[in-house]
Amino acid sequence: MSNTARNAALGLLLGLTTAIAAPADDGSGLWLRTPIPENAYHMDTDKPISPTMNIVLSELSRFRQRNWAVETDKHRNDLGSEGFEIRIMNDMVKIRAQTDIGLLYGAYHLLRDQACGSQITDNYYVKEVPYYKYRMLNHWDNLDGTVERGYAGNSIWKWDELPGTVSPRYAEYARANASIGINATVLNNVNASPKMLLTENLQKVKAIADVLRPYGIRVFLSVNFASPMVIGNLKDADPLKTEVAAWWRDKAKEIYTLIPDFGGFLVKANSEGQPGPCDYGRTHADGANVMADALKPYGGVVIWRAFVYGQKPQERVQQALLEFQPLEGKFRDNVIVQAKNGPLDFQPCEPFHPLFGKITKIPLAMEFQITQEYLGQSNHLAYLATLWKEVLDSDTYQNGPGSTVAKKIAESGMIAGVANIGDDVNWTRHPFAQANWYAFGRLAWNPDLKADAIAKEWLAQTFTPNPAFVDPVCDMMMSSVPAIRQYMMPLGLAHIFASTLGNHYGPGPWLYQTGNESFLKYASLLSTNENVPGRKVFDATETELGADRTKKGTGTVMQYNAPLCDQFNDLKTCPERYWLWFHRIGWKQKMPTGDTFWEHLCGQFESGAKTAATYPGIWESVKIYVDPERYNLVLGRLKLQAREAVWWKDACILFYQSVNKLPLPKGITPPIYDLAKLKRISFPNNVHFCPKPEDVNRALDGALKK
Ligand code: GCV
Repeated sequence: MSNTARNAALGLLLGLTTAIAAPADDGSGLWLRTPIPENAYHMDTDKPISPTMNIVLSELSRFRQRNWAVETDKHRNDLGSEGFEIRIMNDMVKIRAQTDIGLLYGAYHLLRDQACGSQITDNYYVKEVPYYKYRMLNHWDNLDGTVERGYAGNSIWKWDELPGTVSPRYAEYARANASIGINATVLNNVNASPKMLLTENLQKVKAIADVLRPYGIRVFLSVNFASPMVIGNLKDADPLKTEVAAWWRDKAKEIYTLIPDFGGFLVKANSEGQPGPCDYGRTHADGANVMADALKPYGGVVIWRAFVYGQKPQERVQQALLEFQPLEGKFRDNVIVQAKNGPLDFQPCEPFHPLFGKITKIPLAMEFQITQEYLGQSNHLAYLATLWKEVLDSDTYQNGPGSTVAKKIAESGMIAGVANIGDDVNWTRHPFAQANWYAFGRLAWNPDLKADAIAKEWLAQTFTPNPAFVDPVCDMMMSSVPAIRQYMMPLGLAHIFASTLGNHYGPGPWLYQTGNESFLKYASLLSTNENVPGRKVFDATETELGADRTKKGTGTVMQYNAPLCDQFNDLKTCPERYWLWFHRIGWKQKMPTGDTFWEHLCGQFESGAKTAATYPGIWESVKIYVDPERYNLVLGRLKLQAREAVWWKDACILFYQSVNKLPLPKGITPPIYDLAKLKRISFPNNVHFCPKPEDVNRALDGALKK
């Protein structure tokens, strides 16, 4: 019997056993799958222990492979305040760290190895220190309980009940985060209500912070720049006015009295209608500094977002660099500027943000989006670790070859992810969206980890370590983002969704055409200002498609260091995934691949849809390893994903064909939908809405050709 056949046979055997034993699982236990063990340890002494140590000991009661012991060693500077070492001594697993939090991370490491099926043998040795100092979730949760771009129910923070009632979910949340190394959280939306800073709300924040603290998690808040005016009754919020500075100082004092380890403020200013310093003719540095000064005495930081556009008549993707480069050296040392991974807006495929290669003095944080605003929300399986790795491993060439984005953000030590968590029982609605929360934490701890290794860890803990399950499902996860890029927005196409500031669900390439200026402006694509060179070049026309961001077009390529600038500028050397991001390409143009651009583009849609079509079958083939509840939830969504892939493919091909009048290339499956009917599909257009699978299915039934 070949090895593969033997493994398959063994897998089948193990699988049958699992099938009999697979207990019902509602997904609420995430990758931990056991409730928080309470005081399961036995103490030999009456010596009081810290709340964190209490958790360490309770968690380790789940470790069954060998005897264990934990020890703090103040002299182990090499481990820092969060690192740990695990070794076997006298037949005992010994975890050492400088702090109790370090021990907690060590405990979770050991338990992860156990859950993944590793045998803790005599030569087992691990030493780990986290790569980034701040490993942070950004919640876009509102005080009214909604979650902007949240697709898993309402907010987990129950503001109405707090501080009197403290939901047990807060501790479960803290535990899940600590188990993957996340140590910071911004509780509320960057589109922040000024009311967040009212004393009554700060009391509620304190109650949450008290639960998260023993798990090593510090709380931050998003703040509204106009707070001194709206809740402080000042005439304005001009950052250079002494009374405004005094208001921020008093507020900081009040916060730190309640929450001594409060992390700081996250600010979205002068962006998408939010107030900011530019309202008073001041700069982003002026705005950030007034808050930084207020937080400084307590060790707090200001995280100032670089997501600004629309203020000036410039191409949207260039604006952050144009705005922030002149401010180099002008920010206080406790300000960090946070940039999204790409310069547009969390699209399925963007080149890395030019700030990471061009800014030299301002510490930059990374903002990833864990919630799948633009990648199928909670209906599609999109394993985002591959996308994040692509960004982290990108070379900016700032200090010569090897200047990766991962290293660049180490200067600030901050990496953030917009959370995909809600109050649904399983936290993320799509069971596989849990993998993105997990992978974000693991990469924030160690950006060198491989995406497939993380997927395997997650699968083993969340379902079963049986390779007959883990291997094919891991392959499916690894193929998911590449497939989504192909069936939604191949070759660097971006933002052709059926809405702009609304639900961002489903295809709408017909909307981003001249005559529909508000869509064009939002999506970017190019400015609607007549004076911006190349402003008209986004439209699909009879002859071509794409955005000319070359040196001859809008010049965006020049925001990248050599040799990237020239590489991106020339279609022959530009990576295929960015062709349409940087270039305007004729439909009949011969591509380096030998086919015409139109053939190549259609081939991409086809290939993405074909990959998605395999997903339900892959999942069916591992049915015996999964409890029925999660099995059915996933299967329904994978079937929908396969169907939506055809929706995207047909909508885009039919629309572009209506413009270029070219025949369907050979080998492309003829569209099953009617373009006019597809254009009529619409769902409630708000920022916290993901349509239910049955509603999408019904809409698509109605759009079939016959
Ligand atoms: C929080 C995109 C989203 C908005 C979000 C914004 C941001 O535009 O669609 O919902 O607002 O990004 O990151 O500030």
